[in-house]
Amino acid sequence: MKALLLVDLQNDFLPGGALPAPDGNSIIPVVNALIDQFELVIASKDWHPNNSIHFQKWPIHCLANSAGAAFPEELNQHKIKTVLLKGTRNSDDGYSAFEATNIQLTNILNENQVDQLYVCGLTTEYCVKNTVLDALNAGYQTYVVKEAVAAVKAQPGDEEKAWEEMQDAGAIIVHYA
Ligand code: VGL
Ligand code: ZN
Repeated sequence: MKALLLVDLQNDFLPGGALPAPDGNSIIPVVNALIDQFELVIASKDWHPNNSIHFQKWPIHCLANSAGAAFPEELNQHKIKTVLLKGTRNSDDGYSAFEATNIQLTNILNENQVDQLYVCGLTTEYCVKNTVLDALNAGYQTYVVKEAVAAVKAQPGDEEKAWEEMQDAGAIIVHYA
């Protein structure tokens, strides 16, 4: 069975948020259309405590229970049954949805006999990339939907490098048509 994994589509990673992907808004309609095509939709959220070591590298973003950590209004949320919370510890960057602390992603995938994982969301260079690499390592056939992913563009060149890394590790880059 196939599943859609929506990574960190949260207000703080959208324009106007604390750590925005400049083109983040453009993925929302694509993600909404994708959600309609999947029976199993799982989402992750970046969910940090305010004293996280993560904030030595990044501006404060996605504090647990904050408005910045919420899904945007425009997101079609009705099919999202499971929300994985990651980066929840002080010591923890939690760049991958496989590092969620409230629920084990592998358990959900195994219980549902998922073998094909479609990944979308934010951001290309960090949480999407790390999630995709972990999924490939765990043996899932992993697809990344190009038009449903956007980059934070913190360092020039990192976005392109992230796509190459994912592809080199075996990810299948697909286009939303
Ligand atoms: C992310 C930087 C810091 C992400 C999370 O979701 O890609 N990036 N925290
Ligand atoms: Zn974060």
